[in-house]
Parts: sequence; structure tokens; C-alpha cells
Amino acid sequence: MKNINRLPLFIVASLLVGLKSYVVYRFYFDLSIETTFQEIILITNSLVISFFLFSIAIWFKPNKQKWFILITATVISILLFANLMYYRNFTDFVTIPTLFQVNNAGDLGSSVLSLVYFTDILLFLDLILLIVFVKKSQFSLPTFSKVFKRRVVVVALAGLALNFTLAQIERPQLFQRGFDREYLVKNVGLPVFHVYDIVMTTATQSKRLFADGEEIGEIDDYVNENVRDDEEKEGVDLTGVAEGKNIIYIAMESMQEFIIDEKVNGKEITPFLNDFKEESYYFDNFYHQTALGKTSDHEFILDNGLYPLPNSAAFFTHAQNEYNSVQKIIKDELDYSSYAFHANNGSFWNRNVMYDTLGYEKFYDKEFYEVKEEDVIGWGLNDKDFFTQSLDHLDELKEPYYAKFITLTHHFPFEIPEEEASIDKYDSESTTLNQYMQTARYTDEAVEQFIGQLKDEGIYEDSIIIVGADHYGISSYHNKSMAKFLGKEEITPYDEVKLQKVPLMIHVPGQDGGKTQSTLSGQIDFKPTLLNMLGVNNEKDIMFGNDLFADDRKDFITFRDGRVVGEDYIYAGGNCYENGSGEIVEETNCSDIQEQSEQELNYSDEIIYGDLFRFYDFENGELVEELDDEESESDSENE
Ligand code: GP9
Ligand code: MN
Repeated sequence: MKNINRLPLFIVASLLVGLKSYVVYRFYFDLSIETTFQEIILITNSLVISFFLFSIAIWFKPNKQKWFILITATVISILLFANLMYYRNFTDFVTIPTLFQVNNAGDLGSSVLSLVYFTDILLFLDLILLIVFVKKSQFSLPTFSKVFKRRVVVVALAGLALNFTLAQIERPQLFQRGFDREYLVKNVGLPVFHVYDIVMTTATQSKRLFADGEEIGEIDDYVNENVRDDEEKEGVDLTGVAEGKNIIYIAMESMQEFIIDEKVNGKEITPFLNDFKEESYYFDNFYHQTALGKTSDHEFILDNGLYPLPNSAAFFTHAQNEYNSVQKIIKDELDYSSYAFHANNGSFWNRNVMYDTLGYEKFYDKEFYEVKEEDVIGWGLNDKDFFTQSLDHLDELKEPYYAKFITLTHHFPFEIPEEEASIDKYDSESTTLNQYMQTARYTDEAVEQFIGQLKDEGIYEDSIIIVGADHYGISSYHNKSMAKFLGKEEITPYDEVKLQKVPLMIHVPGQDGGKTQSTLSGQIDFKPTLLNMLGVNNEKDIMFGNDLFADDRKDFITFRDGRVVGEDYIYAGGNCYENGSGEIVEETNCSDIQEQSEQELNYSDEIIYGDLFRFYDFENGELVEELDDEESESDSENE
């Protein structure tokens, strides 16, 4: 200890700032640290990021070293402090796009003093100590040898690699998916989070810069020729039935179609859904089309009629775009207000930002729910309490409304306390599949309860109720057990595609009996269907789906991973299958649907990457006259 002052100052700074960062993350922010592993990751990232940053000092001359160290420590302190202020107000972290949102900064400005606590002084303690050390020359500022420098670089990089590996284990694809800013911060720390944000924002913005709107003409032609349907309906015509009515959409987490009407040990898995489909329009050939952005991708597709992105969650990376969402259209055309209910962090999937962009009036996130520990199942508040508590807010909504409810209990890993489970687990090698049945049943009961509550409140009879689901819950990893459940020898790529079906049920007031529609369809068709039910004539819109009841529909459903389902053929796993028999056929049979699907995905990506809708006038189906970016941006801010 006697020679402690021989320690180079950059090491002292790394330790001080690293420890400070950990204390701030752990005790100042309200990050949920649930396991020892998460705790280890938090400590690791605090220390290694700090070491990495301060180790840069060794490349400076002794006198400059101290300035580098002091400036770095100051920047980190300010970064932490600014984020803390922001967090206390918005339960979120600062991002480049939010810095440019006048509203947010304004909100913060007025209340900034109330966000500062006396204990915040600790956030600057390390800096004060460092200044004292420098003044009194207490720690050494040597010129380092080449060997030492090399070692430091190796240690710093190894530290970063360790951190990223641990984070990757805790959250696979963390950087691609983003998930929640909280996940990023607790896994890789604030400095890396900010670098990540800057890189992502710059990448997004540069793609956007090169677009000038000219691309939209070709896309519009394509949509006109291949997508837009005529007015003819196939049997059922629901045009305008929803006009003036409230619309309630329930998104069931991870609910797949394959369990509908199935049993475990003689008991129905989803008795309510099995009955509800008998009094609704039930789509039993309806596919989810989500990618990396999972639940948020499903929301993205439903609201916009665009495809999700191939390498990121559009909710995260393209939340500043201009969209022609259902929510905006029905606000403008019919004065509908839209709301979202979901008892998770508001920032998960960046919903707190994206919902604004899409035109939701209000987001009832976790903050609006009382989440007692005993009411938590899996990811958060159980679905039954979620619905009951949501009900309390329904009379706050401005009618007519579109209200979306997203459930959570039936989420991977599908764990539920035994006393809450009404049916047995399935019996197979896959614990996941076995448990899946029980949580599916739980959500089924929760939805039943909610529909009952809506009936009691007199809302049901006069509303359009849509019950759907976001995406698969059982991955191909469980194929062997899945084959057992389905009574098949094996699950082929053909079967796997078919397993991507999710239930969709639409109930219309006064509906006389149900009707099963086996139209080949997918989430991309949701927007046009809903708009048609509302009687909105949006023939100039650019989207890639068709009304589910239209006569003349596109004949394929495309997935982000190259798979395509056509009426006659299915392309999957590098083979072309005959739809129906599942036999492998000549690959050329799939060429048409493959080509068209690739074309569509490209167009959809082009729209999103280029933020092309800012150039398009949906009223007249023309490019907006003046392509003055700044002007149109300030217009939208003033709205
Ligand atoms: C999180 C919930 C689940 O809010 O929607 O997300 P997922 O992991 O399914 O995308
Ligand atoms: Mn989901």
C-alpha cells in the first residue's frame, strides 16, 4: 500500500470512474438486475469501459495525460448526470433523436431542478478526487514503454471483448435487435450505448439523405399493378361495418394457430378461443411475418402494411420516419383516437417513441399498472390482472377509438406457477413446448375474462373485437417434440412454414354465427382489412397487403427470411414444395412467387430506409411539390 502512489493516474481514474459508474447504474437508475449474472455484467462493463477510455491516456505526454484524464472524467460525469436527469423524468435514456425533439427537452427544462437530489453530489466525487490528486501530484504520470503500452491495449480490448461476450450470452443479438435501451445500458454501459446510438442514427440518416422521392413512382406502379385490390369481395363484404364503432385489438403473445382445437390429456388448450372463433370470422390460414423485432414487428406490419426490416427492428431504428399508419389515417379521416395498453416498460421496443410517430394518442405502459410482486408471471404483470386493470382506463378514452392490448404471460420461457395452471403440461422432451400449453391456456382464460368484462360494461356489443397474435413461440429447436405433438414423423421445412400461422378472429357486432376463412393471408393484410371495415377509401395508399375479404388478392405471403407461401407452392429451406401435399417439386415452380416476394421486400425496405413517405401525398397519390426537407420537418413538428 505504501507505494500506491506509484500507480499511474490512468489506472486510478479507471477504478474510481468504473466504481462510480457501477454505483450510479445500480443505485441511482432503476435498472432491473434480476440475476447474479446480470450483476456481474454490470460490474464488468462499468470497469472495463472505464479502463478502455482512460487507457487512451498512455499515448499522451505526461503533462497532457492529466488533461486527458480530467476531461474524460468530466465528460463521463456529465453523461451520467444528464442521463440520470432524463431518466428521472422519462424512465429512459438520452438518444440523438430525442435530443432533437423539442417537446422532450422542453419538458425537462421546466422541471429540471426538481430532478436533482442532494446525493447526486456523489456523481462528481471521483472527479473532485482526481483534481486533488493531480494538483498534489499524488499519482504518477510516466512516459510508458512500448511493451507496457502494448499490454495495456491488449488488456483494454480483452476487457471489451469479455463484456460484449457476456452481454451476448445474456441477450443474444443485443446490438441487432436493440430490445430496450435499458438492456443496452445495463449490458454494455452508457458510453457504449451512446456510441451505438450515434452509429445507428448516422447510418439511418445517411441512407435517408440519399433518397429524393423519385423512387416512389416505381413503387407506386408496382403496388398499383400487383397489390391494390378492386372493390369486389369474396362472399363476405364487411365494407363500412366498423364505421363509428370502437375497435379493440387483442394481441396474444406467442399464440400459434397449431394449438387451436387441440387437447392435452383430454383437455382443450384454448377452450375460449375455440368457441370464440365459432362466433367470429376466423382466419385459419393467416401467417405472422415478423423478423428480429418480434412483437414490435407485428405492430409495425399491422399498423403500416409494410414489411419489417431484415437486420433491425424498425421500431428502434426508424422511429423518426413519416408513416401513413392506420392510426393516422383514421384520426384524419374519421376522428378516431388510438391507444395502446401493454404492462411492460414504455421504452421496450422503443414503443414510447414509435407510438407517437404512428399517431397513438396515449400509451398505457407499465407505469399505469400496479404490479405487485405476487402478480408477476414471467415477464411481468399477469394477463388477467393486466386486462382487469386496463378496464379501469377504458372510460378515459375518447370515442370512437382503436385500442390495442398486448398480453405478456404467454412469453418464452412459458413459465407459470403450478397453482395458476388449469391444464397439464404436455409430455415431451421439450420443457418449452410442455409449458407452452399451460401459459397458452392462461392467456386464453385472460382473454375470455376480458371479453366477459367488456360484455358487462356494455362495450362488447357495440365494438369490433379482433383477437390475434404476434408471432411463433416454439422455434424449430423443438421440432422433435413438436412432431410428437402433431403426430408426425418429423417436421420438415414445409411443416415449419405452416407452423408460422397465428390465429386471427374478427368479431363484428350482431354477427350471426362464425365463419372460417381459409384465405391464404398474413399480418400484411391487417391494415387494408381494417380500413375497409371502417369504410376508409385510401386507394392511393402504398402498402403491400389486401383486404382479407377481397376477391382479387395477391397469391403469396412472404417472410423476411426468404421463405414464401403461395397458393400452389411453398418455398422453404432451399426447396420448392407443393402446397397441400408437401412434396418437393421442381424449383422453377416457385420462381414467380420468389421473385415477386423479393421485389416487394425490397420496395418496402426502400420506403423505410429512404423515409420515402415524406415525399408522398397520400391524398392525391403524387409526390409532394417541393421536396424541401427542412420545411416539411418543421411542418410536422408544428402539427
Ligand atoms: C415486450 C413484449 C414481448 O414488451 O412485447 O416482446 P417479444 O420478446 O415477444 O418481442
Ligand atoms: Mn412477442
